[in-house]
Amino acid sequence: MPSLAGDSSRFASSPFQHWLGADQEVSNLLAAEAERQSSTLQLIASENFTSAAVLAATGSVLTNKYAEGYPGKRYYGGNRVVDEVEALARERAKALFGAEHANVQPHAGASANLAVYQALLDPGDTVLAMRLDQGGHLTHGSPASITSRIWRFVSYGVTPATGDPGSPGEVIDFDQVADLAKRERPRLIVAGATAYSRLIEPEPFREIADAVGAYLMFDSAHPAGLIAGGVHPSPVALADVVTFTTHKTLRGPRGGAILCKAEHAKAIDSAVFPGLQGGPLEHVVAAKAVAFGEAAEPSFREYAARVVTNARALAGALAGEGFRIVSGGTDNHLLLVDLRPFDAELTGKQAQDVLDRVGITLNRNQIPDDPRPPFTTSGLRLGTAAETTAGMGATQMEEIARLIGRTLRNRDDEQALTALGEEVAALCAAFPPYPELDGSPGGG
Ligand code: DSN
Repeated sequence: MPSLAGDSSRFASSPFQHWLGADQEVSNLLAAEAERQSSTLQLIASENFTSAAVLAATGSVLTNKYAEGYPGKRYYGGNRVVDEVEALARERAKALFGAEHANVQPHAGASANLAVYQALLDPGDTVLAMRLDQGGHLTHGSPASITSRIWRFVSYGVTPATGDPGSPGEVIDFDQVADLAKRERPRLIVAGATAYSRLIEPEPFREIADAVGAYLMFDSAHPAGLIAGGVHPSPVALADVVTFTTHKTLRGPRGGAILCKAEHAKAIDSAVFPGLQGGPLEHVVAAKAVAFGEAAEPSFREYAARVVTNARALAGALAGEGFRIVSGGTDNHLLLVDLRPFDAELTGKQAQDVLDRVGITLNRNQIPDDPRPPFTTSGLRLGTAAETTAGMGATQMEEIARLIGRTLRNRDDEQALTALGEEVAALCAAFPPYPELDGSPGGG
């Protein structure tokens, strides 16, 4: 079974040593993480493997530059090059998604969402969004998020599970969305989720928003790459504002971005800076530009399609192992697994921990109407974006489902777990995420 730190000796002579110079401790940790990422299965639905070009831009000298403001209107000198970088990122984002305006400065999806609320709402305004335990995000008004202290959130969820494989339920309850909208008169409706495996059509949300005179924000943090790759419908023409992260299916650097109609551009830009953030991370903005360029390539469309095909193969194979797939399947890069039919005693936390031990990395997740709390849960969330980037296909998805089933069935058998860890490592060795950087994963 792989050790926690991994075997970093493979990377002992990597460029990490050169760039980090005397800091052997950090250098070793980076090498250990590179080893962990390449020798274990990365199935966290919000992660991916960026290109070497994205890594290089993220690790560039642009990190040295202060650039508060926007291209052509900065509060510091010396921004001639940075202006070009950020303008390029904005233009590429607009072209990729067909948007009127793009702000590429949000440090994360959460700050992008906060900026939209700040731009469009007054404190105390009502927002209608998906509840966290139904698949929504913390920033969709969770009591644990500052969003719920500033604005008044009302939540919608999914329809109940039916037990009928032909019509499984657990899809967005649009009757509930429409009823709540009529009753609560929200100023903003939020579409989008972080743990929902079905297609989210923007049209019904737009109709409901129009019926009550609300703005519509589409949080595309998860499916942004599927939208860019033409696999999911684009919400850009219908929503007033679209937020997304650049590091999930879009396969760019860790960060956020906002697309909006021209009429909201000034309010959105002011909400990001100076409203919420100071100096933008221009090295990350450069890496976002690289990722937008890569996502415009025809090969990215093929990638996006394979991500979904793989997710469906994984869901089908896991169902064959005795797990229940929430919502009856998947239309995107992720799936939610209900562990209870497989083993009523097994919690999501126990499953996550034992899978981690054999090198299968995923996260526990509440399923709709989960009787267990968020820390233990009855479910797991899995995604295929990263291992699809590494080159895996349907055959490997079936193998992964078998490995998961065997690991959980043998969770108290140390010998079996050791053997399973070796099988996982062998599978990963056949699909290195950075073959072009062999000996220097992470790009140095
Ligand atoms: N934490 C992210 C996810 O894993 O989906 C959302 O912010």
